[in-house]
Amino acid sequence: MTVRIAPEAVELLLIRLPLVEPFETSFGRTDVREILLVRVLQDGCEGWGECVTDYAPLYSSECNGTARYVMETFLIPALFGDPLRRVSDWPRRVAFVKGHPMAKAALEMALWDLYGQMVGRSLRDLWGGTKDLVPVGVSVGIHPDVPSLLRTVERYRAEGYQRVKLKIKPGRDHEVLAAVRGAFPDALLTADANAAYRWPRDRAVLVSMDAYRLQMLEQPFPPDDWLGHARLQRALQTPICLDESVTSLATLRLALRLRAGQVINIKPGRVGGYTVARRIHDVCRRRGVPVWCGGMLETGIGRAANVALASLPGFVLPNDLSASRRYWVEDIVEPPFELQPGGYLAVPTGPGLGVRVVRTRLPVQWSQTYRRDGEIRK
Ligand code: NPG
Repeated sequence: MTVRIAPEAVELLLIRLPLVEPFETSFGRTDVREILLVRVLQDGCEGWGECVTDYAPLYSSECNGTARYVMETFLIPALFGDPLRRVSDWPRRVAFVKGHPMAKAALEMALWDLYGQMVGRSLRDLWGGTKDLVPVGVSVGIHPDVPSLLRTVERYRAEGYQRVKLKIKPGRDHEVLAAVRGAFPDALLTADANAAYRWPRDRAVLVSMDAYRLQMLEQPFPPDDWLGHARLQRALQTPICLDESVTSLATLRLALRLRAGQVINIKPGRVGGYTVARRIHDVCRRRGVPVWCGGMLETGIGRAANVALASLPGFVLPNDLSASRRYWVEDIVEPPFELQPGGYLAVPTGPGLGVRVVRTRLPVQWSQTYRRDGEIRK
C-alpha cells in the first residue's frame, strides 16, 4: 500500500504556556513560552508539529511571527501542491524558500506524525532508532546567585539526570563553573555560552575553563565565526560542541574540515527538519563524531519527536531532553515524559509521535485553519 501525503487542511495554533521556573540564557529570560503548533489533517488522521521559534528572534533570526507568515504564505500552499510521495521529500519541496528552517521543521514534524498515524508505525521505527531508552541531561539557566544555582543542580542530580549543562556568559562563568565543580567533583558537567564570547578577546577566559573538566563547551562564538572556533579548539583540551553554527550538511562538513568542534548538538528546528537532522546524524556516525539532541523548551509534542530522533545509534551523549515536569506544571500530551531510573526517557512506541495531544489543555491565543480548497477559517 502506498500512502501519499496530501493533507486536506492545516491548522496553526499559538499557545501560551508558563514554565515551572524561569529559564535564563545569555540572550534573555523566559517565564512563559509562546508556542506555535501545527496540526495537519488527512483521511481522518491528524499529525501534530511544534515550531521551536520564540516570540522574538533571540536564538536565531526566526520568531513566531516570521514562522507564521512563511508557513501561511509559502509552505502551506506548497504542501497543498502535488501529493508528496514520502515525507523525506519535504526539504526539496520547500527548498525554494530560503532559510526559515524552524518553520519548515514544524510542518515536517506534523507530516511525520500524520504518516506514522496513517501507516501505524512509530517515528523511532520509521527513522531506524535502535534504543528503547535515551540518556538525558538537564540544562540549567543562569541563576541570580551561586547558592540558588547549587540548590537547583543538587535537586536535578538527586532526580537522576545524567549530566548538567550550565548556561554561561561573560562575567557569569568562572564563578559559576568553579562553584558547581567544587560542590560536585564527579558530576558530568557541560557549559553552554549561546555564542556570547568573542575571539580573540575572550581567549584566555575560555582556555582556562579546561580546569573544570567539562564534557564539552558549547557554542562559545557567533555561528559564523568558524575560524574563532577552530583556533579556540586548538588551544583548548575541552571538546567544543557546535550548536548554532551547524545549520545544514554543508556547514557540518565545514565544521569537521576546519576542526571547529568535536561534538555536534543536533536540533531539528535549526537544520530544517528531521530528514536533514538524520542525514547530519549519519555523516557524524560514519566519521565517529559524537552527537546529542538539543532542546528548545519543547512541549511533549516536540519532545516526542526529539526522543525518537535520539534513539538513533549515533546519539551517544546525554541529550537536552528532560522530563515534562522540569518544564510544565501539566504537559499538553498524554502520557507525559517521566524520568526513568538511571536518567533516561522512554522512547514512545505508539504510531507517529506516540503521544496524544490533549486539546482541552491548550491555552490557545489564536488559531487558523487553511484548507486545500482555499478556504481560511479563524
Ligand atoms: O531542555 O529544552 C531544554 C533546554 C535546553 O538549554 C537548552 N536550550 O541554547 O540550547 C539552547 C537552549 C535554548 C532554549 C535555545 C530555548 C533556544 C530556546
